[in-house]
Amino acid sequence: MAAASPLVADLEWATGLMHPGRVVVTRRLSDMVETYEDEAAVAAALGDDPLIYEAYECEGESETPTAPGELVFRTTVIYPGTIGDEYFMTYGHDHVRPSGEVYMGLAGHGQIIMQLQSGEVQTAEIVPGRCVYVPAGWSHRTINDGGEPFVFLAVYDAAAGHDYGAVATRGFAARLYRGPAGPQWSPPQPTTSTAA
Ligand code: M6P
Ligand code: ZN
Repeated sequence: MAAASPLVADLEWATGLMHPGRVVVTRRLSDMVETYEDEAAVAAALGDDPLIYEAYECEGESETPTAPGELVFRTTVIYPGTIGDEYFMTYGHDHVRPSGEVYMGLAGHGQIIMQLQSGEVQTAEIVPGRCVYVPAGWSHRTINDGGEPFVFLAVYDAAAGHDYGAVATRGFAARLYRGPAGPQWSPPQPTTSTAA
């Protein structure tokens, strides 16, 4: 197989836009109605069908790599908003080929939920400059729990593949709600911070 070509792009941290770049994911509410618990709130919001999130990749002279051993880097912007008491979030996925992923916050404030098949859950806040490693085997979803666009960079195995099946059938074991005192996991999750 021919070697992939190096790619160079400039990232706008505030927006996630890459130059040169292209949109690779666009999800509106209508693309993910089953994600939200409050069916009446979903029905009410579907008229406007808000843009929940987008993802961008850089556009090089060559295609985005797909071969094992190569890496993909992608920015995602989750817009601020709620459906009922749930914040705008990604659909969430597993990797078809077991492999890890690195997230780094660029702008705004969000959280990530990671879940093993055993049901074990871990959550972490993501702020600009914070990196989270999602090991192989953990389903993952990110959520914007702030008032600004939540922008992050993800780097993962080019051959990882996205598997949405498990998230569609069993969902995640915890949900993040807008509570009177701020974002609140249900069931409650320990506050995860950086190792001291
Ligand atoms: C991150 C990465 C991508 C993913 C995107 C949107 O950028 O994890 O691989 O595609 O978020 O998440 P999802 O695929 O769950 O819609
Ligand atoms: Zn992933």
